[in-house]
Amino acid sequence: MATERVVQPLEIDELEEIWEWLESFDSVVEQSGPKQASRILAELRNHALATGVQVPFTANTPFLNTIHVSQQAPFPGDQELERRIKSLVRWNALAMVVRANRVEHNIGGHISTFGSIATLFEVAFNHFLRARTEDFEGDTVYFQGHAAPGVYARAFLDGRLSAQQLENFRRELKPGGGLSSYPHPWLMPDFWEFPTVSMGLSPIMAIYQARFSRYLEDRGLKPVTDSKVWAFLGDGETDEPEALGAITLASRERLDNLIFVVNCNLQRLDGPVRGNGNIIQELEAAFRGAGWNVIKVIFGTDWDPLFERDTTGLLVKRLGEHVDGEYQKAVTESGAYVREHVFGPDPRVLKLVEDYSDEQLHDLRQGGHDPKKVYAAYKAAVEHKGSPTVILARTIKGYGLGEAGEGRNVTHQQKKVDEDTLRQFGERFGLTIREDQIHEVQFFRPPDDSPEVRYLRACREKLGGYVPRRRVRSKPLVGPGNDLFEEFQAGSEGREVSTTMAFVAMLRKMLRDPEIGKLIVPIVPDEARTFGMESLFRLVGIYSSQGQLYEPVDMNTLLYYKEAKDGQILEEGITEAGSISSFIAAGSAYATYGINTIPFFIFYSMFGLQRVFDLIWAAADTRCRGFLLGGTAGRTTLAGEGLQHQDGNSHVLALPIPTLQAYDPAFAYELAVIIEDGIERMYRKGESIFYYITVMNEPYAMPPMPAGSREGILKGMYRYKPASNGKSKLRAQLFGSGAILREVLRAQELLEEKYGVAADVWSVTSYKALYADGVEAERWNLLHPAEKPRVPYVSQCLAEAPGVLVAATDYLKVLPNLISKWMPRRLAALGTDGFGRSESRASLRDFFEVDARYITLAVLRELLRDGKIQAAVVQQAIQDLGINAGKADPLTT
Ligand SMILES: Cc1ncc(C[n+]2csc(CCOP(=O)(O)OP(=O)(O)O)c2C)c(N)n1
Ligand SMILES: [Mg+2]
Repeated sequence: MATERVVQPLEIDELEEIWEWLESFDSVVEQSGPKQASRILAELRNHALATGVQVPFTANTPFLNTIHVSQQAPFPGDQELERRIKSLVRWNALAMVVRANRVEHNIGGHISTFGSIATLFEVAFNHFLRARTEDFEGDTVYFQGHAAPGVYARAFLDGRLSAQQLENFRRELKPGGGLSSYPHPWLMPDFWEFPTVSMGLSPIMAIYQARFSRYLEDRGLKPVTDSKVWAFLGDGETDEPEALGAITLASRERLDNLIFVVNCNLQRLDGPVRGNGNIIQELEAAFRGAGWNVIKVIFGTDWDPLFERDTTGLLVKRLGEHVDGEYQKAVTESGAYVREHVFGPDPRVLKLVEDYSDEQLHDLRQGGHDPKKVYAAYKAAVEHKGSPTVILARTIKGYGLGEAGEGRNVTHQQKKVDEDTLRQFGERFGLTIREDQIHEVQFFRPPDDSPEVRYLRACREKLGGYVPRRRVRSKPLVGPGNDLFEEFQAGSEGREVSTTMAFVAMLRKMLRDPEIGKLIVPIVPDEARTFGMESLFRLVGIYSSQGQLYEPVDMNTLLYYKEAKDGQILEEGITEAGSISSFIAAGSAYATYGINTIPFFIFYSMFGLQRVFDLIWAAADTRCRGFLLGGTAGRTTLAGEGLQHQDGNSHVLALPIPTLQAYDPAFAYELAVIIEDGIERMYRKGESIFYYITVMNEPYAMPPMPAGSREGILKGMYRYKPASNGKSKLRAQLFGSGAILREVLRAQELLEEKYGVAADVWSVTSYKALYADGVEAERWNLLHPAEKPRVPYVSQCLAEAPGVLVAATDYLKVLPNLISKWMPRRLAALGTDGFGRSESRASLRDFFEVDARYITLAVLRELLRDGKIQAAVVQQAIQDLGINAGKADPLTT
């Protein structure tokens, strides 16, 4: 969205005509009030269009503070004291980074970001951000990630963090503990609530958090409050698609509980955000266009008299013509430069500042550094009704670093400053710091009974306590919970169903359960019908804050599209990023709101981990609980859909996420055991883990649960079907998972009938769990050489298992290979490495070489390698099985 730049100055007679119109307008405002004036403008606009006059479109307002000084709420605090507190926070934040990098070269950290956002944080801390208490849920805050030093420095002043902890900034493994580089609830679970430093994730998470708060209220799960969700963002951060990608949801849902504060310091890491444009105007247009309440805080109080003088509007016009690159340069230059370049080009504008000294011009403050302007903006934002608010606050990156970094392109990376800069920094912010304190960059905290600490604490007391602070507020579930899924242990009695259908049946059951029913949050990104979930529309309704304002087209059908204000399903539309953000809000509600909501987010498995991995990583950091269901899973099980849809990757992508439990069940009872245990672990025992379970759309008869298989299902493998002839000389162990288990079972028959090989079949429900178990055992053995070694579960299972070993999976071959080293002998692994394609299941399994015939062949070939059979037998088998040995390699085709 380009910002319109007016470069042609207007002629005097044109100006006069305009002024006359403006005067008439002023008299309308005076006599009939602003409402009537606004109506007249709207009518005028329609009239102009009807008359054929093109009205220039702009989503922008002039380059001015949105709140006129006459409408500014008065600042209620002690400005001088707040300034002193802020200066102390600034100093300690700077000291933290500088000290850390003195001790450990290149340990990193950021100075200049907090430099720019300090006032925006401080005003919020002193006057707005409400803590969570017993009686009030509090506000939810997403702090700009790399401004973390400022949040730590404040927690040091309020007495929650020690100098030792500050000393160990970015040294988390130091004795006594340190502080994490950025907000990470995983690392600081009593402090940070939400991870924010992967740019763009916090805005989308904040939007869906605000919506989830409304969802909980509309469903009667929590009281209606005026609590807010605040997200402090960088202006460069708004380039991320996730940052702006969901803003229309916020306005559509009228989320007036949501406030974005964009720290518009005009710079990102490498240089200007919009050197050739104007980021504030650009963001204003985007947010206004999306229906947000936009509050620009561009100019500080120093500018008010100038705008008062500017009766012609020429100053405003002139200021709106500069590009950000010019503004950035002006910050680094002298007052004379500002006079010449900012005011100078138009002599009429220049005249407005003729009685200003160069120093005064240089010191004209930006809105985001002026507590009065910031307070007024926040006050307007929290009082605004009907839409979300974004505050676009103009700041200076590296504020206070002077020539060492203020407004400079290199400032983002600055971590070391010399003593002169430190001295100037102290002077600039009115701190009396001794030379030795400067030399050592000492932390500085006035005593508890100092006016600063007393004031700061009093402010926080009024707001309910300290922020940020994370606490698990929910009580564990207590119900019996073990017989919910009993019916699924019996199998389907020959009826062909898919694991997806079984999952939907389980979901229905859970939704009806008296204890957990209300807590279930089904989340779908426009795929409910794909997964056969449409029956739930009617059963529990689709959440809509507006209810249903229309008669649905399928009203006369049993399963009509029912939207309701207390609907339970979050039908997110086509946004996996939005859906996972809802998942994170619901999966962390046990801490945020003290409510054990249990999210089930079901999606096309290829568009899950692969599409929104970083958000799932953030979910883990958030200590999220809940279930991710990868539907239509399996590279060869989802027929027809082809390369972009067929997923053979997600179980590999699930490996790196430490708290994610990944399962690839084949049968309904396996799925039931896994979900049941998941609820037990997460919601009764309180483990901060979450689940990724793949479900397929291939229908087949679900067998009953074999006795004694529960433990193995959860640990990752169990012997599903032993060989019928254990005495055979030719033996094999076969491993299958998900839908491919059935190919393995067919191979078991083939091997026995045609080749006299007796094979045991194992269902491997989780390679990830087996891998984790093996790794853990190895680590323990490494560190405890004198003790009895631990035996990995895989080795335990296979200790007595005879014969050759063959695994087949619908995912990459690397999965079975992960655990092969704990097997008693070498493993032959079949898998689906390569691009999928549109075909039938049978053809795909032939193409990827994972069907019963290839499994049979792999067993024969392993027996050949062991010298148990002749090559001719294997050669003949290739022919008999109808395998084309000359076919293309799926990995490279
Ligand atoms: C997804 C992602 N990409 C890149 C980075 C690295 N990074 C950290 S800060 C930063 C620049 C931030 O600029 P802005 O949002 O304007 O914040 P400022 O520091 O200017 O307040 C970048 C690129 C990141 N943290 N996350
Ligand atoms: Mg920036």
